[in-house]
Amino acid sequence: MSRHPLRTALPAALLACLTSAYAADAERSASPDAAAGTDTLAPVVVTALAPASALSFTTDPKLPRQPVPASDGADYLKTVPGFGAVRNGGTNGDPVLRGMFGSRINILTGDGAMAGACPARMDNPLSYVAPETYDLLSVIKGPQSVRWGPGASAGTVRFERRTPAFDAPGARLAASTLGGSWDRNDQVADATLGAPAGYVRAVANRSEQDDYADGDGRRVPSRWKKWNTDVEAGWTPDADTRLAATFGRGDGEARYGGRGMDGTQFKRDSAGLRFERSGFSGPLARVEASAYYNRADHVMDNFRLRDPDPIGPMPMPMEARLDRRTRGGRVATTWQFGAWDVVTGLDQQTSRHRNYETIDMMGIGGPARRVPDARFDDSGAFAEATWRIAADSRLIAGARADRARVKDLRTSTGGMMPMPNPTARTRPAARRSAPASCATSAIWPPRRPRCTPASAAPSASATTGSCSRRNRGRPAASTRSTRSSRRRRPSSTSAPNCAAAA
Ligand SMILES: [Cu+2]
Repeated sequence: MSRHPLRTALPAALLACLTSAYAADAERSASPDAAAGTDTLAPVVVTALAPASALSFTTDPKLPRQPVPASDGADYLKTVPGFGAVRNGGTNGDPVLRGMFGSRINILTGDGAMAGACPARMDNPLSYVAPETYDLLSVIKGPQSVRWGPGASAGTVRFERRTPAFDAPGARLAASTLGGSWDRNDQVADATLGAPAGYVRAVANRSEQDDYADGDGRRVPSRWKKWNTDVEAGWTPDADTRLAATFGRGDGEARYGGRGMDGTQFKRDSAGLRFERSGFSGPLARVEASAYYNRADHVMDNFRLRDPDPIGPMPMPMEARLDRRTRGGRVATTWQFGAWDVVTGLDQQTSRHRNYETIDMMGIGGPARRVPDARFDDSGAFAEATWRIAADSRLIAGARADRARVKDLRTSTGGMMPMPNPTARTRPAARRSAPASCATSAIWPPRRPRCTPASAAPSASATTGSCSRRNRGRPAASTRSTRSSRRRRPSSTSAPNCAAAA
């Protein structure tokens, strides 16, 4: 094995640290602070995205950034304070917000959810997001808003495209390219043609990277490649009205060193329609409505991007093909009464998961039928009020009610050793007693957050990362938490369980 330069650099770095620490100690003992019995630490410089308010972040994903432009949404979010990522090889990491992940983070592109199909989370929703193709990233930490769908006990993440209307006929173009080590190369193009009456916008990106080599020069399976194309056509009859239709498609592949299979297809099909109108006279300020359809078509196998391991648990070529179709919609109205803003609305979401089963002896690549194995339905109503107390203070309170239904359609479980599914075509008992309800309230800026004690919180929300250590265990003053809905994990329940109070 070759000698790694880090091994010689590390003792030298430690020696330098010890020397500087000794020098700092000597200096400190002679300082006025030491005489006064206090200790002044050296300034620490932190470079990070500044929050828009106490618990929310907004940024333009197109802005230049370090490290290099993200290959997917999780790669971008891990640079936002509070987020981490469960690495998944070269790309498609799984985001973690304050210790919570999975369906606890409500992830939306536009107004729609794009649920992945893989049972091993190779394709979490952010795998299908190319951040540079969007105009705005918004993050709401914690369950502090009820406007964007059920769940969201960890937070809400929204990637949006906001195409400015045209005052005169014209065109806009934004493009970027990137080259890096291990053959990393990206290309992004965003072109819009428009006039006052409407516009057409096309956004496309392509990104790839090869396997990298470890310190001993061994190749580590981590190669990935992905592309996306989205088209948006908008009608803007006046400055206050917009109707936009979107269509999108994408695909990709990724090699994984830590899994028995690689992801060889991450196909995405998307369609959406959005209407918004403002400029009314009277208390009604804004009306918005949207509908969407997203499909994830995923294939994973152990032979297209690698050779099957003859002494491993899967010595023969094997593949799994799954898809998930999610469709839904949302209607919201915004009302203004003096210092009060009130948003009310309805939303609905339906998701179907299917497995592909070979129907003859041709095996892999042969004809297959799509077998539905799970369905998820959620309908919700929400209302959220904001009281602008002063220029820098707001009181926000909201309530949300959901009816969620999940049905297990599998006839067998157990994978390679199938056995009858005891819950086939049934709904979990916890789901029959709907409707669900939850509420959240907050005062901005929330200087002294309070939370429900962990024992009183629903199991899925036991990690209340938004609560300070000082207040942990105190009862919430203004939180009601009964039962809420989950889209992907029927056995877990969660509801916003944290509130902030001044
Ligand atoms: Cu998979």
